[in-house]
Amino acid sequence: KEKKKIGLTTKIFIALLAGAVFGIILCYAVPSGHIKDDIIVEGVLYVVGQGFIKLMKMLVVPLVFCSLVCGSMSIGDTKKLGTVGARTLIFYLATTALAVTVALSVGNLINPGVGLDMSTIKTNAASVETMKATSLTDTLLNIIPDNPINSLASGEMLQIIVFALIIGVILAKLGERAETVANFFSQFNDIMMEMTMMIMALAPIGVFCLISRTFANIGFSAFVPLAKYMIGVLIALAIQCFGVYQILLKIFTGLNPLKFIKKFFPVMAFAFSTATSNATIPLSIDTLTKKVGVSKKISSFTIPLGATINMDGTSIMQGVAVVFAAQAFGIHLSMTDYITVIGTATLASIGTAGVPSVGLVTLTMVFNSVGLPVEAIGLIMGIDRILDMTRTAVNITGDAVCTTIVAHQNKALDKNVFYAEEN
Ligand code: DAS
Repeated sequence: KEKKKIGLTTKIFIALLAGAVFGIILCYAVPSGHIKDDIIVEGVLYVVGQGFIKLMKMLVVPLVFCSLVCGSMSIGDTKKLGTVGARTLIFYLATTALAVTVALSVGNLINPGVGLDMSTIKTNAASVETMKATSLTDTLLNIIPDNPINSLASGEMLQIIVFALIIGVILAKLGERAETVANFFSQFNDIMMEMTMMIMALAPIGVFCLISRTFANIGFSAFVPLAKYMIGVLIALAIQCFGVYQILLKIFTGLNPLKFIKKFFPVMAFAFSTATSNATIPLSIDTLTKKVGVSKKISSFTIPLGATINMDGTSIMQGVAVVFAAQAFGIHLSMTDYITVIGTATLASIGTAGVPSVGLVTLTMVFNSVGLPVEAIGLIMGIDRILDMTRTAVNITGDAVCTTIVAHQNKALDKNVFYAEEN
């Protein structure tokens, strides 16, 4: 009988609970003041936990670069693009930037990281010290890579993103003339997606060590901030999904939002259970065609595109995570930093394909862009799986709402189908 495989989600949950319990025991069992030199906490747990974080960071540059080249190659194909693509792109980028703004606002209302002092946790010092205050002009100028190879080598993500977007559009323009290079990038992208899956399979071990060490250092005081972080993300996701999207749908198509949610709910539930936008593409297209009346000509282009370049739920998690980490490490973020976060998270969502936990990988990039220590990811990684499932449902709902609006604007939405009772 085929042994029932425990899913990664369950394994991560178990690692989270076991790690928290183990950390709490260490925190109150080891005499106070001795944790710092405790061989388990600062030895084994630190090395394995940091090793996992470094593996995640190893993915960022090649993963984001390749998936962005491929993403922009598919957008850059101006023949296929036309007005549908241009309008879709505008809605996708606008809703993502809106999403991050909602997330940063909710984050600053809930203040999840206040009261949590993670500055005691040894961070790789460089990431904190390099937190330099950059002016808006420097930030904008800094986006242009004066040496792309150096940008790749030093992990200057905004410069890497710009360089990749340009390459992708040119590859699309050159077509067959650059077919070999285009194939190279799409094959390398497959390699990076495979590597992401392999590294995420190690997540339970990484989560266990990271959570244990955190709780060993700060005990129960971590619970409340973690709960506040989780509630903050869920509130922002709900605002985006049942507020922003439904208002846009009503304004731009006149459709009844409640009816839309009722028809689209099975797709949201599927995305929630798989935590994978890519796997939801066929069901989303089918539902939009049969229950909403969107022409397949539109959805078969905009839904796969959205699954790759439009991840509003992910950028919401990233916005709240930035506020949480900054507060937990006592790092002040200026308005320029927040604008950088909105830009990086929006651009990061273009680069990542819709597979489980990819939002965590690009989160390291968003943290780097404003000099936040990636150690904070260790704390939120444990509870990320449930948030991943929820934000994936929001990701695909955003794709569907934008698709319905663009279809309506291109006279490819049959409202009779939407208002027909039987479906
Ligand atoms: N699970 C991703 C998706 O499929 C989202 C994420 O990892 O943030 O959309």
